[in-house]
Amino acid sequence: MIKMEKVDLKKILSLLLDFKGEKIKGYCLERLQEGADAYEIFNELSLGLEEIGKGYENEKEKRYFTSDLIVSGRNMKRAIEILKPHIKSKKSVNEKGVVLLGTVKGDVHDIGKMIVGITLEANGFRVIDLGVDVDKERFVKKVDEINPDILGLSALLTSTAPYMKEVIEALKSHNLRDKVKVIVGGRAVTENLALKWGADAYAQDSIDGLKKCLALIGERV
Ligand code: B12
Repeated sequence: MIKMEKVDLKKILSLLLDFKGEKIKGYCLERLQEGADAYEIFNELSLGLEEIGKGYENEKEKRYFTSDLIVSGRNMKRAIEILKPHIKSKKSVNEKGVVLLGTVKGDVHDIGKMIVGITLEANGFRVIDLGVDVDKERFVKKVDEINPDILGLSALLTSTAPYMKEVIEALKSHNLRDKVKVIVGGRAVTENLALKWGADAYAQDSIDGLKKCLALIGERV
């Protein structure tokens, strides 16, 4: 993880909150030129998102509003597009496995899930992303249809994260639970909750997610 004191948080915030979305590209290219890798830059920008989240959450001293969440989310997606080609690909000749990803019902946060997907793809997995606000029926239908090795669920809201348990229960009632490994992530989830809900693994970020997915398919990490 990047150390906070190394990061110019003011600058990061101004890029993320730039309504026109022009500054973020320059920053990403500048950091790449300085030798930073894509994940370092994702982490730096995530510190800014964390700060915006805190300023939004604090009812007494509300510094940021929903419009700031929207603008910063849009700029983060721009950064992902710029940085995606710079993620080192370790694609092996043989596909490692298929991962089906989705953000659960009621939740539209997808930035973290996108980073997880890109990381898995760069390391030999085939990723099928169902998008956001995905209900259990759709997850079940897709698991049945494409028979993925791993199902990855994402949730950022404390109100939507428990839906992961419902997805896992739905897999059980359709006799699919034994056919797919389930990994969960997103800031509203913890390892304890993941295990309580019946998932096979929890990951705190994309690199951890890659390690856990490799372990789930029996690859040595
Ligand atoms: C940007 C943002 C938005 C954008 C999202 C844009 C988008 N396309 O994703 C928009 C504007 C849509 C939004 C909306 C809302 N948001 Co919002 N949002 C954020 C913000 C600032 C950043 C999220 C983000 O992208 N983080 C960066 C990524 C890289 O991190 P990440 O998602 O955690 O992902 C990493 C790991 O968690 C993990 N991971 C994630 N998913 C998965 C999945 C798997 C399988 C694995 C292995 C790993 C994994 O790996 C990722 C990469 O390292 C956060 C604050 C924060 N710091 O998270 C609030 C935050 C999540 N939002 C919040 C809220 C309240 C809302 C709204 C309810 C606001 C409102 N009143 O409308 C709505 C809800 C909309 C909905 N129904 O989903 C709260 C949630 C609080 C809570 N306890 O539930 C937060 C925490 C802000 C806060 N502190 O109050 N938001």
